[in-house]
Amino acid sequence: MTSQLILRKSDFFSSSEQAVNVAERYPQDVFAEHTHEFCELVIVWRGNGLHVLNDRPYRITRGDLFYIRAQDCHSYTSVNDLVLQNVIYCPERLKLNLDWKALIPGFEEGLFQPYWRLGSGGMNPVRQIITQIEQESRSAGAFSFSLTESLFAQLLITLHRYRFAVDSGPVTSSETLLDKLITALVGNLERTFVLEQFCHENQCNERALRQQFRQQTGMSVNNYLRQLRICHAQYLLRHTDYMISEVATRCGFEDSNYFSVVFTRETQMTPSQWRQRHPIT
Ligand code: RM4
Ligand code: NI
Repeated sequence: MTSQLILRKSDFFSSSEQAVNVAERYPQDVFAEHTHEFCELVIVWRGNGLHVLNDRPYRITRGDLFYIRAQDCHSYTSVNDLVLQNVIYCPERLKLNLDWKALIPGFEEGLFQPYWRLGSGGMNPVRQIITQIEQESRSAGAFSFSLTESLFAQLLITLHRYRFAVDSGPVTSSETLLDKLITALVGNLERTFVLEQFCHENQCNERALRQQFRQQTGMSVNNYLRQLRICHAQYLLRHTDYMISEVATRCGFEDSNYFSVVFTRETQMTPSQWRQRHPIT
């Protein structure tokens, strides 16, 4: 899909020397499909929304991390108290002699993983560095741009240290229960998920965890899980030729009829209609 909207460097950076800047979104509103003349890191702190990245839908919430390249096309819809930070940067303006490609997935041509989760341990350090970048990028002092760039490098290294791919699980076991729960939900789409069992295994109070989840993400655990499954179904319908029943199973629905009912209710289209309207790419 081609998008008309291209966000310009001149609107988001203070000068042609500035390599890094922060566009905080408290909250992030709906935002039409666009590409950019710059790249961005997206770190989601709370609330939820639908992030469509290169035609793939992601129901995003706390701890989600995306590496977006300039040419990537994305949009935000159905947002609900969505709080995130965009750290935007122009690769060609970076001056420090660092191995940027080892730190930034997609920095060079080729297949890469744009979507990661940020472990709880990394949240405070990341927040602090972004605050420093915000302050420094507003300052006009000598070496401000260099300082901002070195903070950006720190941010990338910190993200690198604490991030993990959803299918590989956290790097450390110090996840808070809430983040552990979110990761367990995202990583278990093919199976049925029983919260009671999760709470039993982690020896925590189910009611309290549900409450905390709702407070931080703006949705219920069940609703989030349903949205994740539907997003995954949309992805599979579009990018594979699995039969509908196979899609249902891979999205954690034991009963393919029930899957169709839920899918249709959520998207106003049956799975086959969805597939027809969004041909395999
Ligand atoms: C928008 C939206 C976009 C980002 C710009 C800088 O609010 O978050 O993704 O490219 O800001
Ligand atoms: Ni963008």
